[in-house]
Amino acid sequence: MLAVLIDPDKSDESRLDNLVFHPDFNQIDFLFVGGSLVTDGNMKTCIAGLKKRTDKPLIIFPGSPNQIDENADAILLLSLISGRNPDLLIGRHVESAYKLKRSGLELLSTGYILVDGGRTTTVSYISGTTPIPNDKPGIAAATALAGTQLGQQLIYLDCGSGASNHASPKLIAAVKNEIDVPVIVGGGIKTAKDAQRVWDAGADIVVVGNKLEDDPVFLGELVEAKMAFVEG
Ligand code: 1GP
Repeated sequence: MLAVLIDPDKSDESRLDNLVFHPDFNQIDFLFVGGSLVTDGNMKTCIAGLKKRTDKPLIIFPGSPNQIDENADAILLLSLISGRNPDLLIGRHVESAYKLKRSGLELLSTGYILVDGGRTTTVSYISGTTPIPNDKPGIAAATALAGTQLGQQLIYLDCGSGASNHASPKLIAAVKNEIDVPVIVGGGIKTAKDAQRVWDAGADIVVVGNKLEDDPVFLGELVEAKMAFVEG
């Protein structure tokens, strides 16, 4: 499946129109909204703008509790299990627990694993955590396994937005081999070939953000790659 990550700080009305009226928009399975650092207020405006335009599942990918918005459909309840920052393992969850309960959002408990994508990304800087080296599939697999043993329903392997490289096929395959829950892979996917490689390695959902912001033609190429994968 294919998810598009929308950065609320870069999503004015015309950008949302361009996405939703794109001829291949219907082939997107999920819309993720959020980011490590989002200006207050933009999240609400972006979710309202999307809800006005589409019924596609709208899932919050939160960088902080102020990104919780009951108008979305669900939220990736992320626990940053590759890091050792207690705030992102349980602290923010405690702060948000009542708000989440009242929101009525579907909660998708997600083990979030940061993988080194070749450069310091906003998420590694803001979270103050060290990513797992891309050439250490064993560490990633053990981390993912521990996450599922703790009851996490999804595993997200992320190199962070704008990473130079995506998670390696070896690392994705090693994770996939250990667990039975769906694996989401994002960060640094910049070509249809990258996406193809990531699906081939076993990713259930490929997430693309950055590249689509500057190159709307890319969506057509991605959809073509997705179709080829599904059919082949
Ligand atoms: C980042 O996985 C997402 O958290 C998407 O990354 O913006 O690099 O596509 P990109």
